[in-house]
Amino acid sequence: MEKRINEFLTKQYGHDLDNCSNEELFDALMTITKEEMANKPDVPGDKKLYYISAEFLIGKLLSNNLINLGLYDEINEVLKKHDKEIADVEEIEPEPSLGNGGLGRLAACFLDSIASLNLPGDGVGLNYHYGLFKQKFKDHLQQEVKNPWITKESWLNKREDIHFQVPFRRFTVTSTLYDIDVPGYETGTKNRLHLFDLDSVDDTIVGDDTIDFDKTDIEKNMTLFLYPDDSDDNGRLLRIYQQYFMVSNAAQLILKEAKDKGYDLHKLDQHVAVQINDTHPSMVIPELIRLLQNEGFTMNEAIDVVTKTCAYTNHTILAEALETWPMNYMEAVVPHLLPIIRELDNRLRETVKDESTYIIDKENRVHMAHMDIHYGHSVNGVAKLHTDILKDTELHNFYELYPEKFNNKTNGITFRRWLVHCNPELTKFIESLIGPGFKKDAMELEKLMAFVDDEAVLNRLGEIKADNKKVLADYFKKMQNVDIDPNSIFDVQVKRLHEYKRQQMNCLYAIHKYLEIKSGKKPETPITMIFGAKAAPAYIIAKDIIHLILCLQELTASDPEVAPYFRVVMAENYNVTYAGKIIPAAEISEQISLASKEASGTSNMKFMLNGAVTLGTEDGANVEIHQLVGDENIYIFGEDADTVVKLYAEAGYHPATFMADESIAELVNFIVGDELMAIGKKENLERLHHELITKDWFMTLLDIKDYIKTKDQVYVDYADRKAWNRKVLINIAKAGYFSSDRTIDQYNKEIWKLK
Ligand code: 26Q
Repeated sequence: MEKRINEFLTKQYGHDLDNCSNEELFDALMTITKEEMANKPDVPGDKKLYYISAEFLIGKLLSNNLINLGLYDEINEVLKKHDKEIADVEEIEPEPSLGNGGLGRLAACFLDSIASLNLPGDGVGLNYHYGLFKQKFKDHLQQEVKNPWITKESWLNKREDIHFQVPFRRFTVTSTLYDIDVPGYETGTKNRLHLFDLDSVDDTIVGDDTIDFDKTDIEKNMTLFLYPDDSDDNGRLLRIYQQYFMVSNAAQLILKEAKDKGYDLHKLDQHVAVQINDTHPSMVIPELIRLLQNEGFTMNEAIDVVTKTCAYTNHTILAEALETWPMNYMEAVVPHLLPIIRELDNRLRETVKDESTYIIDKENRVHMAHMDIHYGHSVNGVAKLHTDILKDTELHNFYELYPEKFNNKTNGITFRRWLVHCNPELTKFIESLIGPGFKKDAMELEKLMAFVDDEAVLNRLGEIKADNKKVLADYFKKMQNVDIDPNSIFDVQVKRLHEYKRQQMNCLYAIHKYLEIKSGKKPETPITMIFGAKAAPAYIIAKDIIHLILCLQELTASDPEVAPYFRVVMAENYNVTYAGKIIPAAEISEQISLASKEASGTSNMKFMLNGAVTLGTEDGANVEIHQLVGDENIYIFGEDADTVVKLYAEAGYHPATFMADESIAELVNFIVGDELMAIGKKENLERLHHELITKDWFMTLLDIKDYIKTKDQVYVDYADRKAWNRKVLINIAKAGYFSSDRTIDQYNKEIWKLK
């Protein structure tokens, strides 16, 4: 390997391993990794999965590809010999942020697990030229700038052999396909991520340091940007263009590959499984039907085989995220799909009485999820509680029609990235205790339970965490010039900013702690509250919450009475790379969504695996974490989902009732008090305050008291280091269930049936 790297460097740059730059070295390692992957055969099999998704939040690939190819240790050794660090080379790699958050990251973990289980399955999506915006902080506010990731040499392989015609109302475009290879973990095989693009897309229509562009010139901007999860109506037409471009290419690729292999398209479901990742790819159903009709299928035949092929995953019950498209929008973009969608709707009207399940509603809007449920064979939620809520309330009418279609697939994460790569010290230690088997069979982590009272093991877990905390503290210093005390408790909430996730409740706790310290009550151990979050650019209140966090950061850092004991800090531009540094250093995992609102959550699993203890509500997969670790090893607070669902149904929650409690009012009113007003902006702080006291749609004040009480207890318990590290060990030992290998095995056995 040393020779090969040197040969590349000398030929390409006239340097060798001793005098090359990290940029040159990255180029060498990426090129060699790509060659290695190109030489691997595809995963074999006569039925293949197509996982269609508008987002694949893959993150940096170099290290994970090397791990899966079994080359990581060898390359690490070579670099060390020449005084180089693979971590420095990683810094050079741009992060492909081709997703907003959980849904996109899940798709990336799934690709890793599908390949690692040696199942034939490719991802299909779009080659966005700019990923999710880069976040910058200025004047305690979020600013968004464009986030390019495609450089001259990249992981993309251009497929010269594959182009499709995609028809729109006003024009037809020709697509270009780029593939990224997805190697399995020590399988010797690979799958692919197919990212479709358009040669006419013009990166130069976006100015420097902005994300604004002309949304009307579709041929120049179709794949220019990943759409931020957004309440903004502006540019919604562009999203239909993107979605249809994605699914028409996907459908054409599926049929081409099936034909190339000589399969009978009438038996498509025996050779192809399509997973529809939320409703963003739902138009693949009418598109496949349209293309099969072009192949001579009758409508009945096409509907039958497409229904048996397609399956739908729901990721949210938030009403605003359930996609409905006005018919006139669709008419303007893809008129040729309308007769098919109307026919699908008409067939229902003949057999199904319940109007609430129709595809086209009275206001002439198309409900994408309804199409998926009627004309797919499987509907799954992403955690037990979430699936139950779908069956009992959100999709209850559909459940009555098709109980057999509903199933649960609790989310998972790939341990190759979220343990082996991001936490090498912990990985090595676990291996020294129970052997390497857990890397392929995550349930083997249970063997750690044998050490639950072994003081040396518990101490060592504490040391590893302390080391990771130092690394993170150095990183904060280097990146943001922010000081954090590595001896303080690291209490972490990192995830997209959304009111239902209740970062604002965590802020109210910060105010509580600040006031307590000001009144003379110092915490036993210093505390650092770490936030990381991007807010959708048009989501005003979310941006106001970021403003509040940044004001609290300044308030706590600049007050000499407080700073030694308590600080709030916020990571700038939280992304997959930053997650890989923060999560191994975290001690408390904040999972505090309003019960019933977080479908699953996946960072909760990453934290658990890396030895953080959860402080959370009975929501999403927290419920399953709770069951696995038991009451002693998790901190649960707040009202449960049943209570919350009832409160919404009865319109029974009023923040004013809670503001009558003086101790709550003191915290909430602090937002517009002198201290923060002196730091922040009146408009933002007042708007947030007003929102909390008049609407508080996600019931922050309902749970605030229990939250404060529980979190105070967490900090007290933390002081007993042995008891704490026992909780840590149990969390790690029970995390095996959340391997995405388990999730994918269930998808395969119950939905895809690939092998
Ligand atoms: C919709 C319409 C217009 C523009 C954007 C969107 C849009 C984009 C992204 C709507 C939703 C998303 C992403 C949703 C998401 O990430 N959901 C999360 O999925 C995770 C994986 O299943 C769960 O763990 C999280 O609980 C869920 O919030």
